[in-house]
Amino acid sequence: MKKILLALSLVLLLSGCYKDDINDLKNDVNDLKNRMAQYENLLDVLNKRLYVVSYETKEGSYVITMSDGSKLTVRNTSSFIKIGDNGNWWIDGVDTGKSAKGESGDKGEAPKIAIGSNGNWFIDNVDTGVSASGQKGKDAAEIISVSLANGIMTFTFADGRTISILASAPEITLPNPAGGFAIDKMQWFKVEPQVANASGATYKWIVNGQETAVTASFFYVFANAGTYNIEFKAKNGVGESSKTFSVTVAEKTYLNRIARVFDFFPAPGQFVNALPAATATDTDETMRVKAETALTTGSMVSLGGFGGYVQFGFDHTIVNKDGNDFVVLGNAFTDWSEPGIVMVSYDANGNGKADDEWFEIAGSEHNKPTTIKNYEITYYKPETEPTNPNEPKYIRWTDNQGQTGYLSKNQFHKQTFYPLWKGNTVTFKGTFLKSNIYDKSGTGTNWANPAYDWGYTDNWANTDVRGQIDISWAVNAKGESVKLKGIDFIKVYNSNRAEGGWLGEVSTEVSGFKDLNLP
Ligand SMILES: [Ca+2]
Ligand SMILES: [Ca+2]
Ligand SMILES: [Ca+2]
Ligand SMILES: [Ca+2]
Repeated sequence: MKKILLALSLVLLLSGCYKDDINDLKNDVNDLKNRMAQYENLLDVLNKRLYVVSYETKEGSYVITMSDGSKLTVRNTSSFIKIGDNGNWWIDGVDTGKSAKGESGDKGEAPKIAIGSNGNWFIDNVDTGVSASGQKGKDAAEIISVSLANGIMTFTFADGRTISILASAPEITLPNPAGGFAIDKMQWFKVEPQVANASGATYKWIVNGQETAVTASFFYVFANAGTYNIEFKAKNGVGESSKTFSVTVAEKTYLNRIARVFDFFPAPGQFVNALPAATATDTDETMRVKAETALTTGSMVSLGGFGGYVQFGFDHTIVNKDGNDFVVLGNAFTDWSEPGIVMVSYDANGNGKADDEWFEIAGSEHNKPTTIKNYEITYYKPETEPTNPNEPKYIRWTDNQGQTGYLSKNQFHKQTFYPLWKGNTVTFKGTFLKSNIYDKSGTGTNWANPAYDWGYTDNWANTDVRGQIDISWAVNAKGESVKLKGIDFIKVYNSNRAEGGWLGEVSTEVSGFKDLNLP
């Protein structure tokens, strides 16, 4: 039994030694593979005409990011050689005291790096006096140094071979109009620089010393006339470049009111077909013109029940300055609010049309639990007009909350409440706000709809500061805050589906607009 145990332990011991050898061999092969892979990766980078956009030291390696986002890892046992801020050659973070500008100045090419016979680093045949002992005697396929100079990263192998890859800061080309840039105030100013070596670059736009954007192109609106100095910086992991230019912004006089109506689409309501007047021969376009005439001459339009809307624009961009920026006028008074939600947009595609992304002004009710986002309601055209002047089951509606109901007829308004120029159904979408409406008298004679705190129109009286809107309250469709520089288009829609007895349905009115930037 003892013999068997002895034999067994010998076998285990032997196999242990054998395992170590195999592991060593495996490590050697892996090491060789890694080095070959490194070499092949570098050749691949050259073949693909990639360039270096950044580098970092990470877990004992240099991690070099290429313009296609791929990463190359060089084991940190190689030395890193670059030109320091003082213009000297630095090796592994130590100043050699040797200027990188040779006698003939900056050569604009990769430096020649070698280990001299005295064991020191030689750069462009100049002895740096720094010992390269750490890199001596390495296998031919090993990288002994990585250098970065003159926009070129060079990998030097122990056998003297080199591979050089472009490693440049982004290069900026800006359009340069004769006499500089000129624009009127409150109009979009756009500059699109060409940037070479742009992969992975970050940008900064600085207007009169103040950072205002981090985008590749510049889309800006100046609130005031004057001369502005603008600096554009583009940066990647190997360097930064910048260009400056000036813009002359001219004074201009604008209309402080609505200049255009793009669309008018009221939901059924007691003022529909009356404010403005409509007949069955009207069309979307004739109604747009009627709404435009009303809103450019100090008259009023009514948006009808929930969802009814109007879209309008101006002869200038409404600038998002500090604090409140504009008021959409209505006819609200104490205890009678008919709050409309304000949507804003800017002419991102520059075609003058309101066909760009819309943002909602998130007012005081936006995040309340009673608020329904993405609410949708469909109204059905009545087959006949009712004989009862106060018919409660007048215009049927259904919504996407599984509810159905009716808009009542109202004896004070004889005309049909369904928009005459529309088809058999009309559908509206938006954010539904729970109405504050209540019967103040308890007998149905005196109804009140108190205002929401802030952020709506036809909510507070036109002169009340609580009716003013700050463009900075805008959110995108995901509910995320967006900081718009200015807006060109506004859409207002009725946010309530509510009725106040003999007063009829709650319907937002729009009667004008004031830009708080203008006198
Ligand atoms: Ca503002
Ligand atoms: Ca009103
Ligand atoms: Ca547009
Ligand atoms: Ca109304």
